[in-house]
Amino acid sequence: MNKPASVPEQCDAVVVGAGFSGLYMLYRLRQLGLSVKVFDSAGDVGGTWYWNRYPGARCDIPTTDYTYSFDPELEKEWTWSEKYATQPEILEYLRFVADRHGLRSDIEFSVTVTSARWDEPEKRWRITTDGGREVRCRYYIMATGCLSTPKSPDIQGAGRFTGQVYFTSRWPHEGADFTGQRVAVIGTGSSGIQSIPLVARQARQLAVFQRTANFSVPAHNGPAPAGRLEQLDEDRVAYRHAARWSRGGVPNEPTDVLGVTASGSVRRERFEAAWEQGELFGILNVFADQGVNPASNDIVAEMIREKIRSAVEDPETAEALCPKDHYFGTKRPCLDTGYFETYNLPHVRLVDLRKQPIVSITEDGIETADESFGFDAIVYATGFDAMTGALVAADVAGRDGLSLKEKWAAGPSTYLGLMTAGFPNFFMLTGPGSPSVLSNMTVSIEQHVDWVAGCLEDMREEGLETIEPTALAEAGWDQHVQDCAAITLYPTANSWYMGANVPGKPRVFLPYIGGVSAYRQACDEVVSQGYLGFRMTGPGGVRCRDGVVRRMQPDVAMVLELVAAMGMPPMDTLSAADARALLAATAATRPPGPEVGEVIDGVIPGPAGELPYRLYRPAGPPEGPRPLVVYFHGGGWVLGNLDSDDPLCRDLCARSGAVIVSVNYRHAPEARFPAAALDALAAVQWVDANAIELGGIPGQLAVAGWSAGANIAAVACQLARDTGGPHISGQVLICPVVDSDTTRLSYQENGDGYILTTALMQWFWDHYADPADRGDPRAAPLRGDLEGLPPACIIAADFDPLRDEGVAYARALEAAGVPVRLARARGHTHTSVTMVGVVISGAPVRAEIGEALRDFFPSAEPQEHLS
Ligand code: N01
Repeated sequence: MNKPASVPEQCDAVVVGAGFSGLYMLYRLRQLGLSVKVFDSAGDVGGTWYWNRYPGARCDIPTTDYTYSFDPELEKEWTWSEKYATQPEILEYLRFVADRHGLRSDIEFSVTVTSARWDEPEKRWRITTDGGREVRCRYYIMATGCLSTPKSPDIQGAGRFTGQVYFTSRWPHEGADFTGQRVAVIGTGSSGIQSIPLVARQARQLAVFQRTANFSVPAHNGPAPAGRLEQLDEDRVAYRHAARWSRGGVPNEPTDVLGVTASGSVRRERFEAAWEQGELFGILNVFADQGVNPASNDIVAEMIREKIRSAVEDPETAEALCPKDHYFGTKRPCLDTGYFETYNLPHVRLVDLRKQPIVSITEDGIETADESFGFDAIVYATGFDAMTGALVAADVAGRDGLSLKEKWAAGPSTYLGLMTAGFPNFFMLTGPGSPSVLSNMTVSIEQHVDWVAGCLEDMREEGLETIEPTALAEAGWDQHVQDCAAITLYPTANSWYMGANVPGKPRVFLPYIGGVSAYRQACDEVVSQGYLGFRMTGPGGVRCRDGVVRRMQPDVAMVLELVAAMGMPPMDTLSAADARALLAATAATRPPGPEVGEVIDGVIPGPAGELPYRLYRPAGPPEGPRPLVVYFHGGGWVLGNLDSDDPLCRDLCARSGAVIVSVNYRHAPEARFPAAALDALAAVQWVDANAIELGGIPGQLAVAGWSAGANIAAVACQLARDTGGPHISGQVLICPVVDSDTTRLSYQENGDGYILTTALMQWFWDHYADPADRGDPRAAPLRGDLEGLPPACIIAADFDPLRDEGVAYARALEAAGVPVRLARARGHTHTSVTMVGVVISGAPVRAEIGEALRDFFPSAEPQEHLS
């Protein structure tokens, strides 16, 4: 079929790839009555399972789950023979599916798409194949898989070797016989780890060249797990539904056990159960915090290292096989059968490339820094140009001739991992920015195919012909993908998830780590909001509802979900006493915040009696006096105390290198306006006067506060200026209350659903100040005289009703000549930035606060080792 044609062929859709995704895409497009051509450079269906025929190749998701669910009859007709099926069986399955649905008639094998050009006037793609054919189509769909373009061997001398050369990713169909041979395997990722035990069975000598030791867990292969089969038999529909709405695409109850707080016996029990289970999502779910907390991760990692040490007899080899340079899970863990035990065989040797790197491949073997090895065969198990390699391999040019390669020069940019701006009607199945390789691929594939099919159907009904994401929506999604990764340990590893395995490839976290269910929800929301963030055109008109589907930081969203699930009564329906008790109860469950050098409680004289304070002194050098920061807690002038903001004060102390003096002030309704403000001024004056006794540097004094605490900190600056001091070097105002006007846009946008609500703010005001007093600058400092005030750092959070008054204060201070640093807490709420140890994404904002405080006092140095 590879003959050139003078008249371009036409069809509705071209799909590249006839693996799991291409086959199902074809099936769905046919259902829509569209004409489709599927091209695959392979000789048959199967995609990755066509090519990766190396000995030992199996899936690493239980096959009960690594299977199509769209066809209930198919599910009845096919039974997997093992927990993890072999490559031949999976390939047989895909052939069976292709035949069962008569898919082959629309698939052309041994055809490679070499270029694709968007023809704007025609609103069609012009596809060129290696046979010189041109096919024009409305929709161009990449079903090319995430791990399909082998990485070219980046080893000096590759190509010189005159013996047999094999790539796990392109294994010969006739197989390989290593009997009696001296064999080298380079690479210890999943492909290497699966194949090495089987190569060892044949080879006379086997040397494994390992650059990075990898975590691997025994697969315990055998019959499909009884528990899963029972669940499936009981209610297959419910099981598949649970998979679609799970985190990884396999029904799995995520644990809430934290590694850092679990007892030794619980840790051991959970780990051993996961080890016995032999499933990736099990071992990745020993502790809820192992993906984000280094200490928790290390517990699991060390238990795996123990297993490796006990499996491998030679201690030196065992140690070299123990991964120590990356957190567990941040490089794809492997499932193996007898991998580590293989090194106990007398003819198998590990060559640790960290100790003796490869200098060159030679005509007859491999030369390392220390030794020359002779081989009959070399097996490259060196991996793939993952996730983007196949997408940019063909020369794809979108509108204005921009190529995908150029557009993605600094890393891929997509909307939902499905499309990319500038490339109309170009769809990617399981593209970068979707859960893809972090999930059970079959579940993610079905979801993507269904989404694309649904989209094309909706477009047809509306008379629309083209679809493409907007730049805003795409940038928002890219940001969200990176935000999700940033709160985990994953970006710390040199993994193919980061593009780090291919020299010169930009380092960007490629898949979406937020989970299958969160992702599905985002995709569904985009549709239900009229294809939010997409621009669609056609005879039916132009549709574009521009916007960003996920603006909130992922961990902030999780906290909000948790709070909602707790079903607590709204604070503004409680008495002040009950609200205080509720706040104290929730505060007691938080992580404590970082260690600091010293914490001292004391009292200071206030205008109406003593005020308790807590002093935090940073750990470590330099010895001697430090700048002082007087801090006021949040809580709407009604709630809060020294304990409520204790973790935040520790964090500020460690980050700023200053002594923090947190002062409790009189609360409303017992002491109404202006009691809190007057206490704040008195506290600042007293700390200044007692600087030396407090370990401070006289004259180096700043104020800080959060929420209502920021309100009285700002007021204290105005009062100090007007009443003869003291001199204040700077003010840090975190999500401050600076006005009593609730009509600003941020109240309308964020007045409900983000913990600080309009109703709660009203409740605070009602407790604190009479309406007549609320315009007084001592209650609403925005209305005061702002000239001559100390430099300010103001934090304004996106989802805070007070956002716009914080911004207004920054602008007004600037207009009055005050230096201002306005930091936007992107994706945060009024409370989330302060949640030390809970909301990881708040750390960069707090780092900025620490930097601002240090800028007030050039001599300040932060504590070391702060995340
Ligand atoms: O590839 P990899 P893979 N010199 O990139 C080493 C899926 N999969 O084909 O880590 C020396 O993981 C490289 O070393 P380093 C699965 O998602 C699934 O094994 O870069 N060594 C590494 O050890 C998997 O994660 C299954 O330092 C070099 C290895 O080669 C993904 O595919 C089975 C080197 C490559 O490991 C990729 O797995 C197989 C060099 N120049 C694959 N270059 C299932 O079980 C690379 N390496 C379903």
